[in-house]
Amino acid sequence: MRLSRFIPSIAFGVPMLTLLLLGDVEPSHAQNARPNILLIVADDMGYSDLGCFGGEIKTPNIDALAQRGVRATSFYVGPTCSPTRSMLLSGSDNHIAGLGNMAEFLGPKQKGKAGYEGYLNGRVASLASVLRGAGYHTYMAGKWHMGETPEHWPAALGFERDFALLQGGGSSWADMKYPNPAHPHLTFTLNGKRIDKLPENHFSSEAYANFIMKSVDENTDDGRPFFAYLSFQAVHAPLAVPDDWLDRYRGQYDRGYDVLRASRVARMKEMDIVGKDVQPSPRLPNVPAWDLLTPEQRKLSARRMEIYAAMLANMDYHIGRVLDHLKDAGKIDNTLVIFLSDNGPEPMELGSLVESAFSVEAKKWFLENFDQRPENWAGRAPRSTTERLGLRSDLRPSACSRATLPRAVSALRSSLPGPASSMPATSTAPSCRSWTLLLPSTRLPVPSTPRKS
Ligand SMILES: [Ca+2]
Repeated sequence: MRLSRFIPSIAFGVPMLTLLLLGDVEPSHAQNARPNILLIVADDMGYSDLGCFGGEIKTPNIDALAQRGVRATSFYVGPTCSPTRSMLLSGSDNHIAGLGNMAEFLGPKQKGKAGYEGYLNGRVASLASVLRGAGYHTYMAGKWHMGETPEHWPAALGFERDFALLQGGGSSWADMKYPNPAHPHLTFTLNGKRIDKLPENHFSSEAYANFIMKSVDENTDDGRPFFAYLSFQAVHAPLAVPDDWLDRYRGQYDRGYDVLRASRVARMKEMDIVGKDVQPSPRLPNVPAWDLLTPEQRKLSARRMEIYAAMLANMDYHIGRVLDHLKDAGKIDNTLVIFLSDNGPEPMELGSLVESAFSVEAKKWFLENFDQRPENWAGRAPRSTTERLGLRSDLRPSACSRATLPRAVSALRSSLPGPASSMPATSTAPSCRSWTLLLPSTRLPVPSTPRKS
């Protein structure tokens, strides 16, 4: 049974994939060369938005990566933002890492419970800590969303340099506005210190790309590799692009979302992104047919799609700037580039998601076919596509494995107090399931099971 049969029904809740390997992907050489790692995360991007996944939006730089690397069509992420990011940086389940749910959405039965702290809780060493311990330079720019107090900032979790937006979204401009009446201003940090003002010409995608390039430039001569986490605000709401991008998609969506959807599905079939037998799921009950919208509603909806497309194309442009920069610096051939979205497109305007997004059949199939061994994607031949299932937490062990994991583990062992028996002993540890560096003093409590009388 092919996963693609289920894709239309899970497109909102369980997107997105794209895992792209660039440059030297020969594992033996990579281990010797200690590859740089560039992890690029988009925010709230749809499965078929990219050109290399059937989209009409112009994403030539990401598409070029796909041409040279591997597209993962069955790579799963969490349903929302910070849970995915916690898995990405911890290599473990988001409940172990502390993001069982987004801090913003914690329910009464979750608040105060282990695993629902709403920030990276320290039970698991971050990927940045592991790599920094192994001698990597560690940089991050962009959205953090895994803790807003200093002990949870990027600087406290292994990032040597950071330019971070601590919240889950907000303005892309210098005004630092956050659409939350109780918290009207965004919080940024720069290299571990809070900053209260951004440059007047600040635009998020450009600024984050610039910061990564500048960080790389400042450490070009010491021979140490880098891990860079480029975490865009794009294409999360509120949609925003510089003025000269406003009209690049003018008129492209006038025929509406029903036609757009059908054309994307057709292209995905042509590209073998989904099976030829895939049928789009029914339109969500609270989404009216395009033909039933008033002219004003159509105009507004089309304009939103135009700006969304421009914002994604703009992000791709800035990714291209970073890749060109690495190429000019002679680093691109030894850089592992990974691109993914943290979750699927913003669903808020569509109301609640369909409760039955996962059918019993789909869940059973997933469990029976789940296989996240990193060798299923890392080191695969370029220009290929893999339908192997992947999970966001696979990326960390795979990245560590390629970045000389033994050194990282050794460094961590020596830096931590107490017995380190929970640490994986060799680089073979992540060969099957994601591995977890449970810190000795912070093991998860084992819940007691009430006895039946
Ligand atoms: Ca998100």
